[in-house]
Amino acid sequence: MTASAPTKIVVTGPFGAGKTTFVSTLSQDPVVSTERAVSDATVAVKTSTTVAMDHGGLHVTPPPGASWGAHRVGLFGTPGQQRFSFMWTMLARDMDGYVVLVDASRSESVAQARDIVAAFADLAPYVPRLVLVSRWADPAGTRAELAAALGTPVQSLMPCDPRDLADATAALHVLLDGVQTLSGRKKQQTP
Ligand SMILES: Nc1nc2c(ncn2[C@@H]2O[C@H](COP(=O)(O)OP(=O)(O)OP(=O)(O)O)[C@@H](O)[C@H]2O)c(=O)[nH]1
Ligand SMILES: [Mg+2]
Repeated sequence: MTASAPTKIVVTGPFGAGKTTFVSTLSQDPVVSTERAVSDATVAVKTSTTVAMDHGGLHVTPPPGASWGAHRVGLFGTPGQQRFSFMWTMLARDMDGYVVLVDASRSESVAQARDIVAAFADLAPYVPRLVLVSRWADPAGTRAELAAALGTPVQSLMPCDPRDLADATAALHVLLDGVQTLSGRKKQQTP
């Protein structure tokens, strides 16, 4: 993280998990979105979908005790529908961290999130990741089960209502802690 380059955070996950909502909740800049009406059976879940990206930005101030200072963050939301997945690779380029959003109340969302977790782990194996779970009825009781279903460690799961600024901010702070830890390690390894 440098003063000049904003930290690049990608927001991914399956159709309808709340990616556009998450970007809009956090962004202090006007959000650029690419919503189009859905034309298939997914209209039962919602009527529009992201076809290219969402872009927003904000100035983050660290909570007490954070290892990072105030800086700019750029947010890049991906499409969720598989047919637009060619955008994932483009948006993932040079990202500093990413979140995978999943809707725990829909089994299709969990199954698709598992594939997305695997695809992004392949694309960016060393980039810090957080899995944000919306509509999670029983976080304490189903944590291990959901982690196994998603193919991710339990520690990377965090409940998050993407409509809620406090939830979204808390998640972003945890991810930025991870970004900072990794950048500290890289500096130590540089001769
Ligand atoms: N009740 C409830 N609604 C939620 C929650 N999380 C997201 N939503 C709603 O679910 C919808 C998610 O829509 P989007 O933000 O467009 O989802 P998306 O992931 O960007 O969808 P695509 O771009 O089409 O893949 C919005 O209407 C949110 O308000 C939650 O935790 N509780
Ligand atoms: Mg969207």
